[in-house]
Amino acid sequence: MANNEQTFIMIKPDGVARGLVGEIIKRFEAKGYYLRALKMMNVPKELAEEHYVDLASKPFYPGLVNYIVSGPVVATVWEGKGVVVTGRKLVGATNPLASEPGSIRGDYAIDVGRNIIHGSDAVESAKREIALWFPDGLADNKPSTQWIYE
Ligand code: FUP
Repeated sequence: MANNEQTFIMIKPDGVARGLVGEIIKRFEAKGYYLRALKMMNVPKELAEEHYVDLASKPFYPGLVNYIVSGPVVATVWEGKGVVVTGRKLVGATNPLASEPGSIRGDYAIDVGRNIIHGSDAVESAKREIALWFPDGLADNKPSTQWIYE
């Protein structure tokens, strides 16, 4: 399993407004993952629509897009072994009432439409989302991982 696997994690407008940015970053860092890229931004509607294009036929899609554009988000890329699957565990189940306590959604959210954070669901979708949110690529840097990996 590659040590440089990447995932896209976005702190949604409610997570930012509720002051949970530091808490969320802390959890990924504490696990040992490397913060590869980070930016705070207001989301153009077209970007929110493209990000959730697979859900375009769902009844909740318009509300979901409006929610994502309702305030600034923090877009991040995290790197490390198994970061897609383990990142999803740190994030918790989509519906926060079904998320395990100890997960981010399990600890900090209630409604599915206000679930504070997004995490890529597969390596391939992570690649698509990172390219979409960071179209200029990522800054060249290399984490020191000697105390993380054998
Ligand atoms: P996730 O990968 O956990 O973010 O879940 P999905 O890709 O299935 O859904 C994306 C987002 O759509 C969720 F984060 C919240 C929203 N959603 C709803 O608002 N209602 C639903 O019934 C399902 C999802």
